[in-house]
Amino acid sequence: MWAYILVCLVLCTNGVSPKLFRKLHGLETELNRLKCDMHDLLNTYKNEMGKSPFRNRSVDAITAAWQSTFPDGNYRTNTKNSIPFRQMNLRDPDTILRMAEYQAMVYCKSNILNSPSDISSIVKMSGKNLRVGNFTIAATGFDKYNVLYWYIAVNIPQQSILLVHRGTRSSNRNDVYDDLNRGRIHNSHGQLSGDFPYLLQSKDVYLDSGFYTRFQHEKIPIVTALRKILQQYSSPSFSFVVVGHSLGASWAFLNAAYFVGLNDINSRLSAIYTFGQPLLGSASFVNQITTKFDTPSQRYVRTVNGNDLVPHIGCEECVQPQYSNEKWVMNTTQVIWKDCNGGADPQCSSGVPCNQLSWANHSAVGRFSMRSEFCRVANNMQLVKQYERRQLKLGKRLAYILRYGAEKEGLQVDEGWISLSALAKVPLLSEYTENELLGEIQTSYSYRKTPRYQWERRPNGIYVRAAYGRKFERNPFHGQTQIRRLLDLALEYVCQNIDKYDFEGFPDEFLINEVIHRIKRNGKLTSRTLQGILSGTMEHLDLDGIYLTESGIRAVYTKCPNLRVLSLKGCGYILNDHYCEQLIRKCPLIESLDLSYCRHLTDRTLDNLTKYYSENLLHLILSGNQNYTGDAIVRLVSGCQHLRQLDIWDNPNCTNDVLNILIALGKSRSEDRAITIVHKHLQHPAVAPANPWAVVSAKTV
Ligand SMILES: *[C@@H]1O[C@H](CO)[C@@H](O)[C@H](O)[C@H]1NC(C)=O
Ligand SMILES: *[C@@H]1O[C@H](CO)[C@@H](O)[C@H](O)[C@H]1NC(C)=O
Ligand SMILES: *[C@@H]1O[C@H](CO)[C@@H](O)[C@H](O)[C@H]1NC(C)=O
Ligand SMILES: *[C@@H]1O[C@H](CO)[C@@H](O)[C@H](O)[C@H]1NC(C)=O
Ligand SMILES: *[C@@H]1O[C@H](CO)[C@@H](O)[C@H](O)[C@H]1NC(C)=O
Ligand SMILES: *[C@@H]1O[C@H](CO)[C@@H](O)[C@H](O)[C@H]1NC(C)=O
Ligand SMILES: CC(=O)N[C@H]1CO[C@H](CO)[C@@H](O)[C@@H]1O
Repeated sequence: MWAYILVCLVLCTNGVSPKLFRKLHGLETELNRLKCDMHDLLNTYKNEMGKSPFRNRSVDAITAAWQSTFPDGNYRTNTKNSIPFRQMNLRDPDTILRMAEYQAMVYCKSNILNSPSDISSIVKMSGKNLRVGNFTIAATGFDKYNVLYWYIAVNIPQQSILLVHRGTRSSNRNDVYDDLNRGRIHNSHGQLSGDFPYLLQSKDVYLDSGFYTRFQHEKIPIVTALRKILQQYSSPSFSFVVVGHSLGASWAFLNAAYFVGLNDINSRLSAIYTFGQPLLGSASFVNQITTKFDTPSQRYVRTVNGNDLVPHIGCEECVQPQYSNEKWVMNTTQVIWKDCNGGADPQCSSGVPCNQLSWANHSAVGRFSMRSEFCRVANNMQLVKQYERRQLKLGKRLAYILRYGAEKEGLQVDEGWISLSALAKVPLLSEYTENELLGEIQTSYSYRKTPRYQWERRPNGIYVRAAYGRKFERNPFHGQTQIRRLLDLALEYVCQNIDKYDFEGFPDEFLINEVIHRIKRNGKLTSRTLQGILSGTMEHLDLDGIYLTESGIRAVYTKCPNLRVLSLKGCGYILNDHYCEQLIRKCPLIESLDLSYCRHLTDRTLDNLTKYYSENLLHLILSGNQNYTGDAIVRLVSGCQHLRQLDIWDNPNCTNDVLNILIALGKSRSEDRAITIVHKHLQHPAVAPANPWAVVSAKTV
């Protein structure tokens, strides 16, 4: 991870921000303390880049190096994959290498694919002859660049559940900032004892704030997902293992430290494996936690590569755990495993002088690199790529059919549900098997960590549907024939001659919305057309994704004063507070309003909603806008007493304080006025019962 700082320093010296620079300065101070010369290290790093056996190896060379890392050299035979984790020796090199494999998979993403959020390459790995064998991905977490940074894998044959944390990614500057955040969090703030209640209140308890921030950020989604999975695999023969490398190792340590304070999870936690873990906190902090890990039996295995620099840096006075843990030192030239007495054992990496430390093999476990080259081991790149492209195409086609195209493709649709066997017969999906379709349906998650699809078993087979966002275009043909439906012909004619029609009083709102979207798809929707279509009787209007001009917006509020359900999702930048106020005042009956991705609205709009809609507003979606403050959201929730669903998923200004106020407001409501609040950091039995795994159901129409 630190390597990347240097890469950046070398490659983008001109682009280093003052913030990063200050942090680098902190690092330099520290390297001085270790008697390492920053500039020497830079040069060393540059040289090592060229020399490292982990760069530019051929697939054959990687495979050979990797195979020779295993003492018995038989990783392809798959013989050990189904040994239950509990029957393996925690500190056996083979067991450690299995964990390294799980760890390596988190890096495979994004290095191979253009679509890093897609976890299919990891899923694909489960089909390969890896030590870890056959597993499924049960939950995933993505960073804000949509790149995988943690996942939970379930390995049924091996009877284990694994939580894996990614380390720094070269292209993610945020990771580097986190790593470099050299502030300390001290227990006197009470913050630490909240998360790690078993820590004694000693004044020496503190940790590096960068790692703590990372831990805090994902704590709730991880625990939520984990509890669900532990419940699903409740048999005590299933073990639960936490794994992490580099930044991910610190994060794994903190997560595990959090878990040991939670009885239900602690009783299931079998082991913690870290690789190349940087210094994390004070002796008092890391030693108390390690003691807890290793009670009643040893569970913590810290793997350190002999010459790796990273385990030597962290906040000032931060140390490696000293007691009860055991460390393996690896020599990457000739693989040697060694037991050590805690992090300060001078016979181990602590005894290596700074000028012999390097970053080049920070990712090494023996001759095996946990970075992206591992993905190539799993076979030839081309195959993986072909597979990825195929999966990507499958994802897009499934989304299209299950959300929009099913009826048009001639499928029977009942509240979105479609028979899987019928789905597999659609020509667009003909190259995929039913199992592949179901696999994609079961493992596809939106960026909100919600499942994209649902499936259920019925007496006559499996049925699937899109969990949200369904807007079917009607089948233009009769059944399986090529005879077009009258309605379709009529709509086409109407759309082509839209100027000749007057919709005033026309009763079928579904058709009106259909006409609007058809004309939009044809690229012919102007404000004037819109004006012609809208009518005073309309109660539902869906303008999702339709770019509105001033006169278009005016048409909505002048022509449709009786609207009850309105979606203005992503309607463009003309929609500002001023126009929104007009709309709010002139359409006084609105109950359900989607303002997501209306990026130019601010608190003024929220205050107008509070003022004019205090009696009628039931559903409100405000995601995709960074401008709303916590205060205005609090005013809205207290003012709109009937609001039942508020979606502020990604509002960055909802701090814990704000969320706590919202929870208090929600709890103070009577049962018939209960409110659900959707925010990515909010999980609460009363106001956010199913978050973040719930289906986002607040949709207009
Ligand atoms: C990788 O190795 C090949 C063959 O050994 C060499 O031609 C090529 O220049 C190397 N590429 C890099 C980026 O070092
Ligand atoms: C993988 O494990 C699942 C669940 O135990 C099992 O149904 C499946 O047959 C296994 N696949 C392989 C290739 O072993
Ligand atoms: C690695 O092992 C070889 C062979 O035992 C030894 O010569 C070398 O010094 C070792 N290197 C380190 C860094 O321990
Ligand atoms: C690991 O670091 C040592 C010391 O800098 C270096 O001699 C060795 O080549 C490195 N090994 C790998 C695999 O990069
Ligand atoms: C309503 O919106 C208008 C236009 O942006 C703004 O001037 C006014 O202050 C808002 N009203 C309230 C109560 O905030
Ligand atoms: C909301 O949060 C963003 C990101 O943290 C920040 O840039 C912005 O200034 C905040 N806006 C307000 C109105 O507080
Ligand atoms: C009116 C206002 O402050 N709009 C800002 C809302 O936030 C976006 C960025 O997310 C800015 O581009 C807008 O200018």
